[in-house]
Amino acid sequence: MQDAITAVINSADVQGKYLDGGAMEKLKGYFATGELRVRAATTISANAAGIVKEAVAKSLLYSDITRPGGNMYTTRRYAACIRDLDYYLRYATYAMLAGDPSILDERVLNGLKETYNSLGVPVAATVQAIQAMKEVTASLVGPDAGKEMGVYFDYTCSGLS
Ligand SMILES: CCC1=C(C)/C(=C/C2=NC(=C\c3[nH]c(/C=C4\NC(=O)[C@H](C)[C@H]4CC)c(C)c3CCC(=O)O)/C(CCC(=O)O)=C2C)NC1=O
Repeated sequence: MQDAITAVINSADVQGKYLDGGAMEKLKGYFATGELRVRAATTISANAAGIVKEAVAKSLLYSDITRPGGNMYTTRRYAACIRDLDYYLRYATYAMLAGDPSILDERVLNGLKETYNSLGVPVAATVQAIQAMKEVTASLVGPDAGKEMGVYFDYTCSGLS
């Protein structure tokens, strides 16, 4: 896993150079938003179950997906879906704190599309639910932190698609 600091340092190191102006600007931007990130992560972790629940209500509930024949039908599959959404929220929060998406590649997206395809889990509906979480989260943490979280929700969606 990488973060905004190691990303900048690693790329300077492969060139055998000190950090240049652009790299310093990236670091400044990251440090300047540190408090925003920590505050957002605190709010999200205190409200995680509510965020998932509201996102499901907005995107999936009472659709064909929750009816017989749908992929969320039966308690077991419904629970698996809720659990997946909680993973996406938690890992997006980690990535937002790190300021880097590599943790999503390594721990969430690696092999996920293949797993979903083999189990018949609908990707489009999953993307819709993640987008709903993005909206619910932004309304909770405010526009600046919401935008930052949005980067990692979107990253997960494009990794799935
Ligand atoms: C931390 C990283 C991580 C991820 C991301 C993860 C995802 C993941 N979701 C799974 C299943 C599943 N995922 C869903 C999800 C959904 N179905 C829908 O219709 C909705 C649109 C959607 C929720 C938004 C469902 C229903 C299953 C069970 C499918 C089945 O067994 O038939 C499975 C198969 C094994 C299992 O059932 O637990 C994995 C590996 N596991 C992990 O360890």
